[in-house]
Amino acid sequence: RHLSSNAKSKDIPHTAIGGCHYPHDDWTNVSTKMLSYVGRNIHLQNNHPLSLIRQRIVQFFHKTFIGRTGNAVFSVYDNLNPIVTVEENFDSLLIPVDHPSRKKSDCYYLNQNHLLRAHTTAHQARLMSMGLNNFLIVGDVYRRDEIDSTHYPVFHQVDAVRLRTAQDLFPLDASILSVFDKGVERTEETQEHYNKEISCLMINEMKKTLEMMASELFGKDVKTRWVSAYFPFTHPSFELEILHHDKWMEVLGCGLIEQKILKTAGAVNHIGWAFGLGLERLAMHLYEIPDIRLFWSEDLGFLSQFNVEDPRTPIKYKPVSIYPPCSNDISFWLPQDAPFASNDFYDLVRNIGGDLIEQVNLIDEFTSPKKKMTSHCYRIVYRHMERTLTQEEVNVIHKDIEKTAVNELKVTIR
Ligand code: FA5
Ligand code: MG
Repeated sequence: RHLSSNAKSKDIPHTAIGGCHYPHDDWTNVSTKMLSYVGRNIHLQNNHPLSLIRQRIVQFFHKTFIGRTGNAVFSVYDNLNPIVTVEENFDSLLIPVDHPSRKKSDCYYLNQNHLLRAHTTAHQARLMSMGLNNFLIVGDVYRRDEIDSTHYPVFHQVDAVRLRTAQDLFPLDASILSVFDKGVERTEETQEHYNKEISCLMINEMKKTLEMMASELFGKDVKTRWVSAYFPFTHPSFELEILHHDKWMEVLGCGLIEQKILKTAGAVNHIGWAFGLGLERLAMHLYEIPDIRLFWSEDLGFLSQFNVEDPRTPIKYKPVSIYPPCSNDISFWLPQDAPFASNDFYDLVRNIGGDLIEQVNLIDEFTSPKKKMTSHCYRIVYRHMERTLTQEEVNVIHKDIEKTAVNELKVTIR
């Protein structure tokens, strides 16, 4: 990691990024490789597929929600720092202290107080407390996960928030209805305290908006369905799915924002909805991009296919070429007196093999009753996007992975 040479912090291990110093502690698990994605901002890169979809979503919101003077109502934040506090990513969203999404094995922590945001929702509370009522957040998010053609440790999300008061809803006579209704209890359909009709109105506006967005992106014939969901920060909550190659694919989560979050942010008279969607999934569907790693390609064979004036131009991705994969297995005994997490191994593989790693799968696991030891066998599939890999090349990387796993994860190769 980056060790600065200035006297004060000379001997304290820390990460220096964006002019800030993050001292390391027990929680630090972010690698130099992951930090190298910070600031790439491919969602803002000219003619990048993620940028084309970002523009289409922003344009859709700008034309759908227009103010009294013809102005766009939604403001857009697409370059907020992805390093956030634990309070922003979790606490401000009422995510319980023991929630699995906070685990070290699921997030990239700089230290106990800071992490690479796991969702763009991390900025929601602060923007609301600045007085904003209608906004979009676009950015890179980071999650530790398995490795395959649809999972990458960095992907991109768009979040939106829309807050309303009785005055906004009934400008002629706000006293007709209050957004609140003291007698109401929490049910599957509503939060306590909110007026039922107004809740319905908001949920309908949210669902209509998101369905319209789906047909704007995928055309009138797109098949969508609503599934009920759970998020600690919204209630009721839903997921929107679209039919993709005869399978239902989740594209976004949404719901009515928990009133406690609004109250804490100072939006005391408001009711509001929010959603968060994944840009890669939409782009893979829309352009038929087969592998999520392609979004990081700097190859002109890839990028030039998205070089269009109008972001609404239909594009169908054509693979530049297809090279054969090469797969090698690795088997080891887990350490007996230290914890082992598969995600640590996935990170290690990715750090060493970079984008040559197409997949890593746990293919066998067994515990020897005699030795009281557990063994894992992983299959690592190597593939170069631009040429054929030789077995010799792969062997060198594979050996390095074995050696590093022994040194860093304390495993014993079988
Ligand atoms: C969230 O991240 C919530 N913050 C969304 C939200 C915002 C709900 C505001 C309510 C209100 P989730 O983890 O399901 O939820 O991710 C949201 C979307 O991001 C998913 O629907 C999917 O489109 C995308 N996504 C999630 N994980 C991945 C992944 N590993 N790879 C690609 N896209 C992903
Ligand atoms: Mg989800």
